[in-house]
Amino acid sequence: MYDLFDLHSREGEKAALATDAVVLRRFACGIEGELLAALNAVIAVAPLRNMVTPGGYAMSVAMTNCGAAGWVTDRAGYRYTREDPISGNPWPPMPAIFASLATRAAAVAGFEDFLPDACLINRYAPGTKLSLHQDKNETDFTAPIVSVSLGLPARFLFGGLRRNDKVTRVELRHGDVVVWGRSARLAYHGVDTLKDGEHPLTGRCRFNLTFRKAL
Ligand code: MD3
Ligand code: FE
Repeated sequence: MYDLFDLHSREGEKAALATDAVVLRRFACGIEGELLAALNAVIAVAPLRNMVTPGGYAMSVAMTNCGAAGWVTDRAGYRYTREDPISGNPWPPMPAIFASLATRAAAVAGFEDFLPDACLINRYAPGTKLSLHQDKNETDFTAPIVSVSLGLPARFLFGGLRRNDKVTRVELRHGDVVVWGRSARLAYHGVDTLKDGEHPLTGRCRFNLTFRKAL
């Protein structure tokens, strides 16, 4: 049985994180092995790398992509590309197990027929973080964003439509899936500095898969 202090982590729970933001606790847990195998196959072709912000700073979170489009940043700015800038080749195709998970999660959250064309893969090592930002490089803000957390837990920061709006904090754990849409789509968000730890399936890191309709 769960206790009163664990109301936010009951398996199978579907809870509103905020208006138009739904957490599906441990939604990905049955297929975690397949997800991590597919993830490793993508990383073997399009390695994780620390991209550079337009301001010239290397991001602490390592990133890569799969799907028709991938999110990149360099001195020229933030954007989506069809090719991996390292290899010049198209980003690896989105594994079917990724796309079907994102579509199923979106449907449970009330977004039918979500067909992501981009999956950003983030790897957080202990000590790394993602500063507060909006996701606004996509063309269509009517589509939701689906995020899948794997490995070590992280504290997710969720704000409002303005940078200075109050931030709420929620722990995202292995297998949790979050769907953000409508009024939450352009909310500021970020990830607190990852605490050290060891996860049986990922080791000393957290992966996040972020599915978007970018093109
Ligand atoms: C809320 N990644 O890659 S995913 C990102 O855990 C990003 O790696 C985080 O933010 C991570 O851009 C958070 C959850 C997420 C993604 C997009 C959102 C939350 C969002 C867009 C609007 C509101
Ligand atoms: Fe984001």
